[in-house]
Amino acid sequence: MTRIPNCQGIVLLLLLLFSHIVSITLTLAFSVAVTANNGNTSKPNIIIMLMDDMGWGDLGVFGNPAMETPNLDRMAAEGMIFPNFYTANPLCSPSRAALLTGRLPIRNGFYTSNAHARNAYTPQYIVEGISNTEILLPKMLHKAGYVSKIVGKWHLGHRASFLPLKHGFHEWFGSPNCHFGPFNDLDRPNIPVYDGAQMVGRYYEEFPIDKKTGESNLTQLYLQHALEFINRQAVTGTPFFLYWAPDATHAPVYASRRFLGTSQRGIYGDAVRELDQAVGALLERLHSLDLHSNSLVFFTSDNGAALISGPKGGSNGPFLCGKETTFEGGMREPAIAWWPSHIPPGRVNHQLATVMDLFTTSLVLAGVTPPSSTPLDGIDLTPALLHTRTWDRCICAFVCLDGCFILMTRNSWQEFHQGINFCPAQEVHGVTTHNQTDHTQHPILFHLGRDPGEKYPIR
Ligand SMILES: *[C@@H]1O[C@H](CO)[C@@H](O)[C@H](O)[C@H]1NC(C)=O
Ligand SMILES: *[C@@H]1O[C@H](CO)[C@@H](O)[C@H](O)[C@H]1NC(C)=O
Ligand SMILES: *[C@@H]1O[C@H](CO)[C@@H](O)[C@H](O)[C@H]1NC(C)=O
Ligand SMILES: [Ca+2]
Repeated sequence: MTRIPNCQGIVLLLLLLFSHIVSITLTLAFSVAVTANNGNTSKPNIIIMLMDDMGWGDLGVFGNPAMETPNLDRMAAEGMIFPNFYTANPLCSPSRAALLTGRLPIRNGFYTSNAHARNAYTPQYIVEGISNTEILLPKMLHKAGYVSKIVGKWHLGHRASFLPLKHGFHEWFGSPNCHFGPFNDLDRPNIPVYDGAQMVGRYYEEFPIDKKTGESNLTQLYLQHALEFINRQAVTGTPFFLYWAPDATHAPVYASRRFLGTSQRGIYGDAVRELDQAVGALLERLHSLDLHSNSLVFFTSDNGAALISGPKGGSNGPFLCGKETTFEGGMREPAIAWWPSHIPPGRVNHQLATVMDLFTTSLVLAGVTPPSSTPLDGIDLTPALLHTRTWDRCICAFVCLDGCFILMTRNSWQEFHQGINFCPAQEVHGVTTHNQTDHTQHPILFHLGRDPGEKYPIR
């Protein structure tokens, strides 16, 4: 693990060596000095809405021509968008681990080594999960009296000791894994769904997903559980953390009957429209319970849209490639912050920021001192959120040397050797390679200011 010591003039330097595709990205510097500022806070409720495989280009406010996200667009008009917001890894588990620990994947144990997402992907037959030594956001917020609920996908280990209630969450409705399936054999049962510590059914059984029609009521169910939690917290008056993580835009995408066939963009668009409607319902509920000016809501996605789904998946806007690559399309995420009467409305903030910052920022707002025992990789974004400031920073730089090893393989050995095309219809000669190419000695460098689509390497 090596950190790049000098970021002068370079805001973003993302260096993921030994990954199968390597890019170094570089943008022009923003130069506004910033001093620590904790803002006007009184333990606001914190709601993080984390989408699954939703791309930067899927929202109307981020330029999608279909303009099918009126609620998210309104959320942006009432809040602040961050067009330079990044995940920590272009895959579900490491991204979620980074958000909840405030730490780079290589620190928190969910990371990609020199292969396609080895040891970063946690299907139901993996035996490992989030380490007990990691301190998750709900555990820290509990020190300030917060009650925390996760609704939706966990993906940090499915065995009993790794589940959310063992790692700081008080409540959970959702699943430890993706909704792949159906698996109708004894060796590989369907993915379970939990309510708290109790398993209450399985995907494709008690919680149906019709893969032919794309119909499922799961987004509505995840909405109802979130609303019910907010209602209860409004009564008790205790501050709360809601981690709302629906997965309808992860393949196989789904939507409820009311939304099926309503989008120009096919079932993926139907799923986006339903999630958009649910976001609107959640913000509306905060208003009707008079919690809006005391609730920070942050909307983002865990990784870029999966281009391997082709036209059946999402859009990463102008950016190269998508999920499972470290190009901008895999790493840059849509991001909206909303907190009426605290975050100035209708702003675009070009601050470089990451999911790991949500950890640090939440602790600052809750008045909790970050854990001193472990290094954190996020920073406090309150100067950006509350005072529209921007400042220079390095997002991350790490070098994966001898410490990287393969814990499991996701793909067949044949796929391992042949490679998978994660950039269909977007090949850039010498940049996107189907096989694994080690660029450690000669990293590819892009100037994102001039070339956000990473088409023209400057080295
Ligand atoms: C935040 O600022 C507003 C307006 O200045 C004030 O009314 C409110 O009491 C402040 N809240 C806290 C927690 O400081
Ligand atoms: C969704 O809920 C509706 C109304 O309860 C029901 O008719 C429908 O069968 C459900 N669909 C699925 C796929 O569960
Ligand atoms: C990967 O593909 C490139 C271009 O086709 C080729 O030059 C390189 O040798 C290949 N590397 C491996 C490890 O097969
Ligand atoms: Ca994902």
